[in-house]
Amino acid sequence: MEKQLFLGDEAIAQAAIDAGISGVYAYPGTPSTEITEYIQGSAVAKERGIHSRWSVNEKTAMEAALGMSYAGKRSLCCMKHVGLNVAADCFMNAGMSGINGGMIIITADDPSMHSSQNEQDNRVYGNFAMIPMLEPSSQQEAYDMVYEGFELSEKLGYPILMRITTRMAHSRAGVVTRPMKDENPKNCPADGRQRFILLPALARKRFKVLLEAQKQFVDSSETSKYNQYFDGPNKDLGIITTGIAFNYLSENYPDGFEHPVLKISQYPLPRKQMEKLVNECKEILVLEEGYPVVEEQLKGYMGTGIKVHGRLDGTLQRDGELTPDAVGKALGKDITSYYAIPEVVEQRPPALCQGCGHRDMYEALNEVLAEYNEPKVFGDIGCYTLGALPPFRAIDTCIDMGASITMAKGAADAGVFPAVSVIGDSTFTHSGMTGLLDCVNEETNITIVISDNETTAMTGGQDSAGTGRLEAICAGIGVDPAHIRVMIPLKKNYEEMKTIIREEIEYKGVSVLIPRRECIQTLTRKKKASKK
Ligand SMILES: Cc1ncc(C[n+]2csc(CCOP(=O)(O)OP(=O)(O)O)c2C)c(N)n1
Repeated sequence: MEKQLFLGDEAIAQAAIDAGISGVYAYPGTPSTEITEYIQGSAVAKERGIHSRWSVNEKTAMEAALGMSYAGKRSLCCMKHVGLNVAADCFMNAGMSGINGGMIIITADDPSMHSSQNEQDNRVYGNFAMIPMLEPSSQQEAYDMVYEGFELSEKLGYPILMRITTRMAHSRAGVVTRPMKDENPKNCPADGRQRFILLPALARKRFKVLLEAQKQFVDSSETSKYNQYFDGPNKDLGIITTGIAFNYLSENYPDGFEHPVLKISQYPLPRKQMEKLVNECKEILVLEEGYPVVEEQLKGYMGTGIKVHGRLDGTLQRDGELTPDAVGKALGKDITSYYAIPEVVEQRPPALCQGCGHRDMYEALNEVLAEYNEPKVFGDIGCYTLGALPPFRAIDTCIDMGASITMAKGAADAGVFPAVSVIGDSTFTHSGMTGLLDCVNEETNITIVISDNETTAMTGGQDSAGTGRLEAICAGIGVDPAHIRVMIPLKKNYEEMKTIIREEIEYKGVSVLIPRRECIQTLTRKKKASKK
């Protein structure tokens, strides 16, 4: 039993190694990235040959994790919350097939949108797929849940969705680790064809099996050590906490709870414990980070009669992260906030780094587009999204990964000219390639800029799947090689860049421009490392 100081993400990674995983499959995304990076850096994982290379996107990651599970081995699959939208097809259907080797899917949700386009709460997905879910209240619990979760997944026969949020992922606590287990042997399922071929006749049977399994899932929640009932003297109010909210509540009651508390960290909801709380208390306060998932279930569509407070009645703010202060205020405590940012700290808008190639790409692009009446630039997600801000103000949209190419296509179909897409190299291989094929098939009049810094810079510089192969990929998809134009985005090349951009906008068809210069951050890191 060794105690170590771990980020929540690191606790999850170490627990997965200790639980005997044979592979982690993931695409980077804040706040989940450190899980995979930890496994990539682990000497033991290397020695064991645990798979840890980045996947091209979350869907390929989840399918590979399911394939490893099919072969009897334990697999971990990690992503940020919006990644589950990308992987949702596999996710929903893995709930139908079930698993063989234990499989845990980590969704790292980002309430308050520190680095995301939305704050979706992926417990909704867990309910949607009707599979068991875990939501740790501390880093130790995150470790224990993963360490034991593979066994739970194997016992129940289904993948487990584990939801964490930003503060859990990115804050540290002491964690006691446990002995490392052996990996599972390769062992494909004897009944594999009945479970993993989701043809309608078999899928109908599997859905009935999933429906029947719900009772077992609830039983498991009701006996779970992670769901706990704490008695309290004042029964005017009963409190339900989920995940990290238990931590925040505890901070407000260092000497013990005043009211009965039901701590929920395993779903589906533990019905009997919920009933006990509702029967014992006059009113209920629900503390949960994200959507009012439990609050809505407790209320029911028309209300259950008991008064329920939470995010829906304004006791807590409807959006954003939960904080210990917000919890204290909801309980009527006089809170002098010590979490507020002091006035001396000035807000700084984010900006592209000095020396970043995206800057030079935008400057040249802006100058050419100024020659047109109504140009539209469809942006994407990555460092280059900062081109939306001054001084560039260069993009008109940013919706989801890959959407730049397909939105520009739709707009071009609607008559927009020039319709320009700006996408990063990693985002292009994540989900831009398929959209490019749509453009090629329909000979869309579109200009696509793949701004290639040869890394996944936004999330800290992970390998980018298409490095060294972008031209070949585009040509393979069918772009005419004469209209795949590579350039080096530097001030001294502006005139040449502008000429190329102009020519390709005027070309009536699909053109791909690839401004290529290594990310200044990865370059600096490499130079520093070579001096050591
Ligand atoms: C579905 C989804 N997965 C992951 C992320 C996190 N993320 C945002 S941009 C990005 C990739 C950025 O790489 P690239 O396109 O090469 O641009 P760069 O940041 O290097 O300029 C990632 C992984 C996300 N926003 N959405």
